[in-house]
Parts: sequence; C-alpha cells; structure tokens
Amino acid sequence: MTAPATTLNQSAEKSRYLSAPRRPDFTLDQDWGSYSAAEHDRWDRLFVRAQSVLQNRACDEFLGALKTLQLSEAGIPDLEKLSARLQPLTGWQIVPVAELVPDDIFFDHLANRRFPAGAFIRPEHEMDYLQEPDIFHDVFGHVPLLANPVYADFMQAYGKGGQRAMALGQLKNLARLYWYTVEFGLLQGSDGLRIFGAGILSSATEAVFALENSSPNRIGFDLERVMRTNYIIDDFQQCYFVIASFEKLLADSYGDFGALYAQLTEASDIAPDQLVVGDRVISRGTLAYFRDKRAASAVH
Ligand code: HBI
Ligand code: FE
Repeated sequence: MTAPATTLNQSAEKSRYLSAPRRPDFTLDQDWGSYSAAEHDRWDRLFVRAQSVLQNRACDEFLGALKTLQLSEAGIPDLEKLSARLQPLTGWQIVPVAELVPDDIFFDHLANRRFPAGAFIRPEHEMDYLQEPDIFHDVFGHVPLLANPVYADFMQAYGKGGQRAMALGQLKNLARLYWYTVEFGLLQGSDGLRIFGAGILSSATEAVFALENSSPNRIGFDLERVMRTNYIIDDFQQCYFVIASFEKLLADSYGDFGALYAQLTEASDIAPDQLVVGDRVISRGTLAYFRDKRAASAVH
C-alpha cells in the first residue's frame, strides 16, 4: 500500500508521525521509544551547537530555563517527563503533533496552556534550515520561555487573542505579532540586545545574523507597527523588533485590539525592509545581505 499523499517526499522521521493515529485535537503519542540512536544523536548535535552560539546572545531567562527544565544533549526529550517539570512552574504542558495544525486547533491549545510540538526531528540534510517546525525548533526554541510566568501569560493571551482574531477575520495582522515576537523577537538587555524568538534561538546562523549583521533594521517594538509589517518566511528577517521586557509585551497585548483592528483596516502594510516616520530605529540596516539575494518568496 503506497504511503498517503501527505507523506510522499516527507522524511522517514516525519512520515511515521504523519501516518500515526491522531486525536480530534490533532495530538498523538510521541512514542519516545521509536526514536533511533541517529535521531537522538542529531538532537544532541543541534543542542550543543545552539547552546554554544547562544552564550551571551540568548536572553538570561532562556538560558536559565534550559537548566530548570533539564534540557541538554541527552537525546530527544520525553515530552511527558518535560511537561511534568514545566506544569508546576506555569501550568503549561507540551503536546506532541505530527505537523502544523489548523489555526483554530492551534489557538485552542495555546488558550489552554498546551504547546503543540512537532514530534519528528529534521532529517540530516536539513540540519541548518527547515521550513516546518520540528521537535528541535519547538522544544528547544519555544518551550524554555514557557517556564517564565510573564511570558507564559503572554502565550496564553496570544492563544485567546487568536481565537478572537479568527472570529473577526484579523488573523493575518495578529500572526505578524507572533512572528515578530515569539518567532523572531529581540529583547533590550542591560548589556545589549538579546534573543528570545524561537526561530532565532533554534537557528545557529540566524542567532549571529540577528544580533551582529549590519544588514537588517532593528526597530523598537510598537504593537500597531508590528501588526502592519509583512514578513518573509524563507530567509533571514529584514527587520527585527526589540521589546523592553516581557512585562511590557504582556501589558501591550492587553490593549483593546478591537480599536486596533479598526485602525489597521485604514492603514497600509509596511514592507519588512522599510523604515517609516515614527520608528524608534535602534540600528538602521544596510540591507546588503538581502540585495545580494533573489527576492524571497511568500510575502505574508
Ligand atoms: N501548528 N503545530 C503548530 N505549530 C505552530 O506554530 C502553528 C501551527 N498552526 C498554525 C500556526 N502555527 C500559525 O499559523 C499561527 O500563528 C496562526
Ligand atoms: Fe515556531
């Protein structure tokens, strides 16, 4: 019997989860015993490389949480055991999924303090970059900050906001907030900029680029500005937004999004390489890296 269409040209690591039975909420069993020694070894190599690049680049809250949650180069974590360590801290648990889940399912999980993590690990030939979130991106990138109470509140608020945004047809704008914070956000640290976005934390190359390359713009976070800004999904970011603190980010997300959505319908989108009047420019980019590359596809 040939594999179902969705598993064609998918890695073997992922296919076994795509064809595994899943519950109505799209979760499935991680089946931790099914990981091969090669898959555990890949986690270890990804972990060691990321941890060394992130010293003095990741925010302290992230580095501290790696220790608190006992994440290390000890093979792919068992998500039930990891959830048992996380839940007493902030009420969050991690639930295994096979791939990206529908938006309404995703928001329902977040609104109930469940983080859906891809159970598969990337194949050897995608060590440096992959389109879909695998267990290293989700668990190493996203999970540690869920141990921080303020960030944990923000992520639940985002889930509830996502449910409202879907009802209002405003998902595109809200997804930008997620993209420029949860995925690619920077934090103003006491001695320079630090990384908190999972997309950067889980990429050894972008961790250096985001903080030290002169090409991208770095702009002080402003909720409306972020929600007007397009993003690209298949290359480094052309702009990074910098928050003052998780407390300030959480406070901003308790604003009246209804009024904000009304304003946004009148406002034009902003391209990711643009600076506009009113921007608090932390560093103006040369955009040199992007000029040398063909235009990235899929502008959202
Ligand atoms: N599903 N498993 C998973 N992980 C995500 O990060 C995710 C998702 N579904 C939708 C989604 N993200 C984004 O489109 C939301 O920001 C809307
Ligand atoms: Fe992610």
